[in-house]
Amino acid sequence: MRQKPLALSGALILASAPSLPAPAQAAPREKDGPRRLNIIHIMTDDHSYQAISAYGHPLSAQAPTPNMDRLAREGIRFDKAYVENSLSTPSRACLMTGLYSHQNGQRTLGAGIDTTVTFVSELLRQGGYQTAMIGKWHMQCEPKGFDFYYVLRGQGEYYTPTFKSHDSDGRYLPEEGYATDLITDHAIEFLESRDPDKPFCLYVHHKAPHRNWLPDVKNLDLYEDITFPLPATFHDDYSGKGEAARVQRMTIDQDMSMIYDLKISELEDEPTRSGHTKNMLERGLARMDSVSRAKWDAAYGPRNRAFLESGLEGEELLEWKFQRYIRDYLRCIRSVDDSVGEILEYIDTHGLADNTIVVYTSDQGFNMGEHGWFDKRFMYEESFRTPLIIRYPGGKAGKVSNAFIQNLDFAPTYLDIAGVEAPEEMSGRSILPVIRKGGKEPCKWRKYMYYHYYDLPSEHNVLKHDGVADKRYKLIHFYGGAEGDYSEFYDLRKDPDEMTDLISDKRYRRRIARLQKRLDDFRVRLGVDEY
Ligand code: SGN
Ligand code: CA
Repeated sequence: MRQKPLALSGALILASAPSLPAPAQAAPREKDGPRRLNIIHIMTDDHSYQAISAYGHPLSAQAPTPNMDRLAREGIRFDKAYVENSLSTPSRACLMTGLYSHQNGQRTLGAGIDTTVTFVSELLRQGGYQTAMIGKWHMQCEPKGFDFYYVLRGQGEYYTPTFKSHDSDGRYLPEEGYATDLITDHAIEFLESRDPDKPFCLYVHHKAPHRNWLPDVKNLDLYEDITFPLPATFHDDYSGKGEAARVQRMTIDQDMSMIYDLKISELEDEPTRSGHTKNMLERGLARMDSVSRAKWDAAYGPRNRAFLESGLEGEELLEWKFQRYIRDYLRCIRSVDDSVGEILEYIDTHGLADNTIVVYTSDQGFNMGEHGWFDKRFMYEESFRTPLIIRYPGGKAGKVSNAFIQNLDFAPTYLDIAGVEAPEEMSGRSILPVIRKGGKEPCKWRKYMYYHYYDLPSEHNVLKHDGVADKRYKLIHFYGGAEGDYSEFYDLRKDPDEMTDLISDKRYRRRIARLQKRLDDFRVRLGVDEY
C-alpha cells in the first residue's frame, strides 16, 4: 500500500517554500575551512540500542538490522551516547535549540518550548543550508527554519498518517500508506527537489517504533517463530531501589494493556491502570485500507484465538506478553532499517556519499523488559542511553567510541559542520573532534553528564529526578515522591544492570560525595530551578 512519492520539481519547491535568506557566507572549499558537508539526521522514536544488531545485544541477534549495521561498519558506533531528559518532546526541543529542558522551556510532553529561542535550523538556513524536517516533530510550535517539511500530527499515526507540509496551508492531510515508508518517501522527495548547488540538512524523524508498535502489514508474520531471550533483570522486584521504581506504572505485567498494546482485539474492555480502551486500538487499525485490515485479521486472529484458548496465567502469561511486545516492536524496526537502506542507497547512487554525514539516533532509549518495564523516562541506562551511529565521509570506519556524547551536542556539531558559530548559551559541544579521532576522546572532553526528568504527574508515574553520571558511577536524586526526597548511587562497573543502590554503603562515601559535588556544581552553573 505504499504510495509513490510525488515527483516535485526544484522550481515548485522553491515557489512554495518561504524565500531563503541570502547565505551568510559562500560555501568555502575544504582547504579554506570546514567542508560544509550535507547532514542527514535520522532519528527514531523510542528505539533502544538493544534492538540494533551492530550493538551486539542478544535481542537483536535474532532480528538483525543490516542497514544500521552497515552504517556502523562504515562509521562509528557510540556506546556512551545519552540524552538530557528521556522523553520525546524535550529531546526534540534539545535537538533544535542545543539547550537543556529548563533552558528551552520544554520540560515535559505538551506545551513548553520557548519559541523566541533561535533554532539550529534557522541558523543553518542563514548559513546557506537548505533545511528539511520530515516526520515526527512533536512540539506545540510550528516547524521553524525549514525550507521543506512534512510533519506528523502530535505522536503521528502508523497507518494512513496525516502530514502538514510547507504547502498544505496549515492543514494535516492523510496519506495512504505506512508512516515509516511515507517519511522515507518525503525525505527522498526533498533530496530530489533541492538545489544541488547548496548544502543541505535533512532531519528524518520516524514515528516508529513508538507505542503501540503497529507494524507494516508486510511484516506481520516476521519473528513469529522466534522466542526472544528475557533480559536478566526482567524479574527485578525493586528491593534494591527506592520509591520511584516501586510506584512507576510501566511494567509489562501490570501496565501493558492486553487490547491496546498486545492487540487481543477479541477481548472486551476491562478497567486498566492506564485507562486504555479497546477503542484506542480500533482507532489505529481503522486507518488501514480494507485489504491491509484483512491481512491484519488473518495474521493476528488465529494467534489471538490460540492465546485465548491456552488460558495462560502467571509467569507463562507474563512471558507471552513479553514475546508479543518484542515481536511487534522489532517488526516496526524492520521497516526503519529498510528506510535507512533506502536513504543510503539514494546517497550512493546520487554521488552524495563523499560529502554527506549520516547520523542515526533515537529520541531516547527504551526498556525492552529490563526491570520488567517498557517505556523510558528514568536515568537508568536503558532509557538514559540512546543509540548513536555516525558515518562521516572519509572518516574512520568500523570504530566504537566510548566518548561521552549527549543530545545537546547535535546542534553545535551541525553548526560546526556548516561553519556557523554556535550561540554561546549552548552547553553541548561539537563532536567533530571525536569523529576526527575515530571515536577517541580529545583532551578536555566532558567527564560528567547532567540529567533531569520532570514529567509528573503523567501516565507512567515516574518521579521527577535529576542526576549526574561519570563513566563508572551514577548519582540520581528523586524528588516530590510520597516518601520524601532521596538519592540512589550505582557502581556500573560492578553492577551494570543497576540492581543495587549503594547510597548507604559506607565504602562509597567519598565517591558519593564527589558526585554530589558535581551535581551541585551543575545545578548552579546551569541555573537549575527545581530539584
Ligand atoms: C504516549 C504513550 C506513553 C509514552 C508517551 C511519551 N501512551 O503518551 O506510553 O510514554 O507517549 O512517549 S499511548 O497510550 O499514547 O501509547 S514519547 O516518545 O512521546 O516521549
Ligand atoms: Ca520517544
